[in-house]
Amino acid sequence: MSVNRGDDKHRRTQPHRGAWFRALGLAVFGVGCLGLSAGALANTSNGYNLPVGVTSLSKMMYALHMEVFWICVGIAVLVFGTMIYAMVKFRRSQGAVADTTMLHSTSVEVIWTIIPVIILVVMAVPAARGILAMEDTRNSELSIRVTAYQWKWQYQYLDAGEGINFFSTLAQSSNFARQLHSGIDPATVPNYLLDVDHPLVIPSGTKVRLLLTSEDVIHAWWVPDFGAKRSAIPGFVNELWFKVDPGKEGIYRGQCTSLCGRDHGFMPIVVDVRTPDDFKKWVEQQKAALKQAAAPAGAAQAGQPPRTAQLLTN
Ligand SMILES: [Cu+2]
Repeated sequence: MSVNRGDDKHRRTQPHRGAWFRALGLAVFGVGCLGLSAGALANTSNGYNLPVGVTSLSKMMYALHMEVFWICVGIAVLVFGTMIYAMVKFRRSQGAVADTTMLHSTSVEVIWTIIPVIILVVMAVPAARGILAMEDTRNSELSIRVTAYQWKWQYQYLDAGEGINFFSTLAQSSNFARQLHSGIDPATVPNYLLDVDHPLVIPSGTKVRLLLTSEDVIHAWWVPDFGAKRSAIPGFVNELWFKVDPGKEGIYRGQCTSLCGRDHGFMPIVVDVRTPDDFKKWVEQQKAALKQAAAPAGAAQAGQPPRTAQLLTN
């Protein structure tokens, strides 16, 4: 009987301890996954922190994030340091006696109100300045209408790229590998689930404005290295801008960040940043292809308004 009781006790305590270990393991795994996904996604992240990014906005956000981080570290060191010191120094076993005479101190209350207010103002000023900068889409040099669908993106260029219009969907290599029993090891697919057939092409050193909307559910366009993330909502047009620093040309990757249905995880974003000259060449190439694609249709349907062609060349 005593053995049974012991077993019962064992059964009662083990799952409890196991649950704690499982929860801790899950938390560590979750943090690890977040770090790894951020590292895999962002070109300028070390996997543990926000990416510094390649735009003035992303750098501003990073600076603000670090400022708030160090303020939090300072507060934590001060508060926990004082608490731990007081607990060790003034413990009962050392003969400490509680001071029951100090019940109210106006000066202490004034101090612990004013100091947090100063800290909040120090954080609020750059934060407000940053939000105003993010919302300021004036003087943009290139506008692109971005329409989200389950589960792809449509990019329609305005301004210099007027008429360029294409869909951007998950790259075939990723799409094949993600199928159940595909037999393809995702680890062998370059940029697995982070590659598309037709990336968004933009020039560096140019203020690019995106006009975001959706044709079905809420999606969100996010490229961490640009410090750019905004919802694409059916019936609304949201604005978003970024200006990639000259010299930072390259491929930048992001994802849809609003749970938008079954294939939410399969609509990545890829932005190909080119020098203004290379971008100009790309636009000319696209327009030539567009003209070529529209010519037979125009001849066949004389008198009909020209139709926008889906471009397949990059
Ligand atoms: Cu989506």
